[in-house]
Amino acid sequence: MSRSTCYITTPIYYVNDRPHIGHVYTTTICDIWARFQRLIGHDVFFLTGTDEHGQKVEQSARDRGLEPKAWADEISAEFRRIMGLFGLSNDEFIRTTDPDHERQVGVFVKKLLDSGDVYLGTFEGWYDEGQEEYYTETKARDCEYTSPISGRPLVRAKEENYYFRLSAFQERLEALYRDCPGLVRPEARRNEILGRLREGLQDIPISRTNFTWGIPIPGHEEHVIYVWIDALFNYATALGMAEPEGEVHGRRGQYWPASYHVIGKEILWFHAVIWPALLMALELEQPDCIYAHSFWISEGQKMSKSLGNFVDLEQLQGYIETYGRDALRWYLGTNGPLGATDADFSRSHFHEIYTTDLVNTLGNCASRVSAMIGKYCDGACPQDTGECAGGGVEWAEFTAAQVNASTTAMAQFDLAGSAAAAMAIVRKVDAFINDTEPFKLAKDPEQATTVGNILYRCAEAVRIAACLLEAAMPDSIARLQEAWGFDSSTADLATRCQWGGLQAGQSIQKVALFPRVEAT
Ligand code: ME8
Repeated sequence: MSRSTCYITTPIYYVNDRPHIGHVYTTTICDIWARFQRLIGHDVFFLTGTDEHGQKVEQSARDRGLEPKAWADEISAEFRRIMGLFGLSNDEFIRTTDPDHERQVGVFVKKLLDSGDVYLGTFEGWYDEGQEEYYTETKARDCEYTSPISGRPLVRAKEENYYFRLSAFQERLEALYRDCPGLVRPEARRNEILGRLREGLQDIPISRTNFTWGIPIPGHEEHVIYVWIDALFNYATALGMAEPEGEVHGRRGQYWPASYHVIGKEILWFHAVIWPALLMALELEQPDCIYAHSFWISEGQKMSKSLGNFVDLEQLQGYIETYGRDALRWYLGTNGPLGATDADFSRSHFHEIYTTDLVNTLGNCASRVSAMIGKYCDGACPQDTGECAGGGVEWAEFTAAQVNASTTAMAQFDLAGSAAAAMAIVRKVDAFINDTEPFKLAKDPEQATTVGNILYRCAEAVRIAACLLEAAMPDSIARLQEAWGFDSSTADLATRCQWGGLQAGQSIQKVALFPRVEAT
């Protein structure tokens, strides 16, 4: 990622259901990436929001005796509230009911109508009037042209719809996939799309006339734009891409195109085929990467309301109360389903990761180092005289390599890899302490210089690891920064991660970052 502006998006979430771990997960991993890029010094725009139109939302509202907008307002506000709970640093929260979005969608669709990429077509088929549903020819034949639900005969019905000329983009999409092998990741998801492209693309209906909760087709108001088309456009309307070149467009347009559209694997088709084709039709630049992660399952099974194993907002809040917000961010960021396989969210695994990584490794190391500096150096950062202190570690080289590895992994959206490179520094500090045994040397006053050299190197290495971990665990690292007197506001990450940042004499206070929690 060489350019200095970055744009990252989450899916916009449906308001027909309450937020749960899936939504928190995708938004959190985007947040970790966004914060990391900001620390590097990049200018980041991080977008999330809610998807509020369509028949399902209309139905959910009616079921509760509410108007769709009132229902959407309620749930959207809840999604916005979770941003606060989980420390999410999005720059904008878009709603598809925002007038700015609605107006721009109209502009985009008008453009597509003018170019002929959207056209009015007729669909004819076997219709079940009771179910308001079309049957394919095969299905109609199988049920002998009679509704299996009502027993009434199917009727021959005709419907006018607007269509997007997806079939016209077949070759251009194939070329795009050939030329940009990193467009869809991970690889398994890319292969899935290549397979589907080989089956051939057909034009898709993009309007409906059987409900009203949506954005009308310009000039043909009884047609409502299909919710998926409306929703995909959010990535462009949030930056004002359909506004006339001017203030809004100019200010936010610089972030276009997206560095990452992060999504779950179930909505890959829309993002990896329809969205690129829409962008081609609108002559807008393609994203760098569409990253489709896999799913969280829970306690070994697919999450479902009936099984009662859904990790809902209340449960997540429970984890925050017991373990802290950073612990949840750490678990989601390092043990989630980022690749092509699903990941299991279980209470025991969460506890184990918290205890191993945060209590026993990072927390213990930071507290051990500051306790020794307190005891042997009166709480003041010792001086490194540069002499050999044993242990055989070239600290400046070693930390520089880890900083490089952590940054490169993050650019590739390998959050676990980035975190592992930072934690490797902490583990090395622990091994160094065990090898050099400063607590034994400290008994001999003649060894004071060596003890100082060892402890400086430990503290400095932990400081560098902390800089790399700040994006994942902003609250805890802020506490360490305060106790050790280094901060993130002054310089970019590369400068801050250079060896030698801690100054001899500065106060290093004892810090307890992650309290031990009893297993439940
Ligand atoms: O699909 N594990 O919204 P949605 C991990 N509005 N992530 C999960 C998950 C799980 N078990 N369950 C859900 C929509 N997610 C559309 C999107 S975008 C233009 C329109 C996450 O509320 C994951 O990111 O159903 C998934 O893609 C998203 O929630 C679906 O949210």
